Amino acid sequence: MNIKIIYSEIHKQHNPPFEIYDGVKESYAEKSDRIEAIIKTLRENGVNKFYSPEEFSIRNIYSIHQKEYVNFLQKRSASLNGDQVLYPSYFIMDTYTPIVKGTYDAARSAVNVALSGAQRILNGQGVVYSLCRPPGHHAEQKAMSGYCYFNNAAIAANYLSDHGKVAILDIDFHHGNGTQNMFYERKDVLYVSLHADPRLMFPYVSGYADELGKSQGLGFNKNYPLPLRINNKEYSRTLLKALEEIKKFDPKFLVVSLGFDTYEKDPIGGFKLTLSFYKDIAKNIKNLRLPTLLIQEGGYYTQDLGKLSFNFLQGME
Ligand code: Q9C
Ligand code: ZN
Repeated sequence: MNIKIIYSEIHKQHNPPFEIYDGVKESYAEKSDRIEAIIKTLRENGVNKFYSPEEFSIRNIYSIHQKEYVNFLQKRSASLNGDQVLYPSYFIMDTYTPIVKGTYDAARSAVNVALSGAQRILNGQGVVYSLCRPPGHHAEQKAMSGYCYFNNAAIAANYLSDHGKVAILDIDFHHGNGTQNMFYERKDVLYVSLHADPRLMFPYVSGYADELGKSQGLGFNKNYPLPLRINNKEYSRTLLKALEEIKKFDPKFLVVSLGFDTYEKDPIGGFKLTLSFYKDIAKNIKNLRLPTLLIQEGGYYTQDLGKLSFNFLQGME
């Protein structure tokens, strides 16, 4: 397989022990095993072009996140002992996004993974897969939420946007509120998202069809909220519409926020997409014939994440 994969094991330093849902402590769904399971299966299937990320300047993060926010995450991470967990505080918006000692380093390294992918795209690579963890698309300019601290996809898209128009296709099960907001008033970056109806599912506050962008950015934001239990066929129909939007925009680059929580067995999802269907999704995306940066977002059924990822990459080949 020709696709290059960017990965750093620093993500393992971010390992919160639990989250709180509806008042109840549950084991943390966004586990480090997720990424390790993907790597293992890809290797077993002969996918072996793994690369470590380069270091990128912190200025790339400051152009998307407020400086005080970045400093807060850094200082608070550093101040904790190995087994301490910091739950809601300044800048933390929910009970899914705690800080542990390794959080800042892991989040910073996920940004380097995303930017290293973007740099390879600029150097002429057709498809690059950035295995980011923690994920990013719920992270706002100054708010961490939904397992996300720094918005990897937004930072990478912003980096690419110096060189031409960028479309972001977000196919995680959840709406990428953070990414939408970062580009809401920009017309050089199109945000298109397919996700579960936010009246029923996280992040609740955004992802509605009437959110179309603002001022210069009006018309450059497009949401496709979908009912729960949607199947392959129904999903396909909407995906094709979303891809038409992207075609019309005629971007130079495509960034895909790639979540596998749309899978039928996902413990926190609710769609009915099947394992083999991920190859079809990827084939349709590939038909755009755009330089494409894949950014890993969610997906929590660890047992099948490797196969989901491998099927997707096969479709992108
Ligand atoms: N106990 C991403 O997929 N709600 N974030 C979980 C389950 C939070 C998802 C409730 C969902 C956040 C990147
Ligand atoms: Zn998700």
